[in-house]
Amino acid sequence: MNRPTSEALFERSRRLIPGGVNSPVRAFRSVGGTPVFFARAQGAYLWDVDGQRYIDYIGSWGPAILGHADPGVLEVVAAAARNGLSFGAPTEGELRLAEALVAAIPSIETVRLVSSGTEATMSAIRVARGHTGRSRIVKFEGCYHGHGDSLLVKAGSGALTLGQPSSAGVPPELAQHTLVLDYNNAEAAEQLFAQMGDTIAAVIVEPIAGNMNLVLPEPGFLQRLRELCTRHGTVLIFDEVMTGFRVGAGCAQGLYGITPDLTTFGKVIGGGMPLGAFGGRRDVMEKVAPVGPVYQAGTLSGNPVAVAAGLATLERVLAPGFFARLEATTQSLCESLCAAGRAAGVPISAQCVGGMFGLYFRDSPPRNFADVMQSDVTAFNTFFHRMLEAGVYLAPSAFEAGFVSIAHTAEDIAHTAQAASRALAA
Ligand code: HOZ
Repeated sequence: MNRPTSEALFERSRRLIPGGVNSPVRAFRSVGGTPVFFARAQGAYLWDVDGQRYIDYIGSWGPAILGHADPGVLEVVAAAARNGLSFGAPTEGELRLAEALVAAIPSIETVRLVSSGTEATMSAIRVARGHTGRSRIVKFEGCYHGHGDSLLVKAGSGALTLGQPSSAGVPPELAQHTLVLDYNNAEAAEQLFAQMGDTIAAVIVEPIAGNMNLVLPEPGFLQRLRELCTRHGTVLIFDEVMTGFRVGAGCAQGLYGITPDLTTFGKVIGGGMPLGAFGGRRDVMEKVAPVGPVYQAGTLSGNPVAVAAGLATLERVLAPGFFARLEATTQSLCESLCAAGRAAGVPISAQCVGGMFGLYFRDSPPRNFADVMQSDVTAFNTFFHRMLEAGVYLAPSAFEAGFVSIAHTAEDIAHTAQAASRALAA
């Protein structure tokens, strides 16, 4: 399909912005071709600068759980903006958002608002190190926790998509404190803790991995991490930037019945505005300045417009029945995609949790990074472009999860299924 304006804008952007984009995975490097430039969005749809409409399964990488430009959210955002865009001083809205998070998630006793998921994870790691007086942290291969130095080691998301899971510019002296284990391998965690558990400040994990496509935790995996951390005085951090209020009203920790020491949030809690948070056990969070010695600050932290968008979004997401409806839509999408694959004789699989899904070009869902790497990336890339031409916007990478909103209708799913049948049969 000809997208003349996107192509012209990308050409200009490449001269001024590294790779023409402000976040690497947007550049279409792994799928090839020119990224689509968008002009507007409403509900489940995006319109590009050439006027083409797409059913959107990225949802701004997670935040757009109500669909785009939800009228109720826009109204409160406009009202908040009229009262001032930023004060750099406390507001009642921040307190109300903190109250909402504490009320919704039992593990959150106190919480600090920041402006992005990366800030939340970076800060949570610093707090864990400050709390324990230890340097080492443990993460899992293919999990992505934002682009903080300590966390860009064997990372997922854009880093994985571009084949740079460990970034240049991270001093080896720092990276050596980050130990990497296989996702879903509790035995390896057990062995590592037996050797050096008492020197590990934190284990950080995506309780449902969403940055190496979607990988679910196997029964007992998260529980074993909880037990090891408790036994060794290590801070267990659940990175729920992606899963927070996206997989269920109680987040992933509610689904699996695990109480982490700290949790990080982003995406949905900002309702499409830049907002993140980290919170958890009071004694750990009391290490944060100005109460404690761990410094963390931000001019736009708790921004009143972002907080208003987040509160309006959470109110809707936490209403009874929201997730049952959302998951039914996501489930029907996954079933349709698998049926299209079977009919075309193409080995694909799919699964979902809440409003998040994984579509895999392999015959069964992966359980770790090595499985993810066995996907047929070439087949995915062809599928991606055929879907794009049919007006369906999927993540431009075989290694990203997909997102469904409450605004997606049965007709949207049916249209997507037809497009997938044609794309796979071609
Ligand atoms: N890291 C995000 C997906 N897991 C991509 C963010 C973006 O490109 O906007």
